[in-house]
Amino acid sequence: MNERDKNKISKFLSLILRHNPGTIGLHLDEQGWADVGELLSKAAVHQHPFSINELKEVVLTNDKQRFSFNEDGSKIRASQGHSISVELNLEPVIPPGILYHGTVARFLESIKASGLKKKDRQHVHLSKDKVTAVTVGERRGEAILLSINSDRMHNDGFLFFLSENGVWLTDHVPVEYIDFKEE
Ligand code: HQG
Repeated sequence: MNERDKNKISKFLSLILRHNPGTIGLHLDEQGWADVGELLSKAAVHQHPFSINELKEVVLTNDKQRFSFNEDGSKIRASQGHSISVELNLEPVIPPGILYHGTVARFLESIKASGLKKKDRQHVHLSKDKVTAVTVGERRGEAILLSINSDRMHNDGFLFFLSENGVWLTDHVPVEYIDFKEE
């Protein structure tokens, strides 16, 4: 498969597995898992046909490892990024001392007023390395890098989770834990 075809399937999977399974009538369980057979057949009915081998290739080669299969390969889910309510069953973990968030200048005033909010997603997304955070910010314009004092948040009782694909997740970052100095 070429990159364009893989990208198309990946985008479709993001839409279906994170936001809107109903567009193809797909059922996700409470943990966000879809039955692989049902996904293949319903995607095909809705003009997005792909084979099990193509699906495996997309999952395996995805740049951010956005999707994962269960142990026996009969189910698939998005590892993070949902807007629909799913219980990923992630255990709270101790975060690195500092985590990063990439955003853009036009959001700063609002972030200074209310901290980092999860908006349409289930969590605020943070990265352990600056490069990833800058890339996330650049989706919207010139990136502004915020440093989050995750060590202090953890000590103050905030919970952190690490998604299967390495994204750090938390519920809300109050403004007193955000370092804006790189703006
Ligand atoms: C901003 C992609 C105003 C926040 C990426 C961000 C990531 C506020 C936007 C993943 C705010 C939300 C998530 C506040 C936060 N006032 N703006 N109080 N609090 N914001 O897309 O972190 O390719 O929901 O800075 O790589 O940008 O989809 O979050 O700009 O991992 O796999 O509100 O999505 O991954 O945007 O990106 P998003 P995000 P995928």
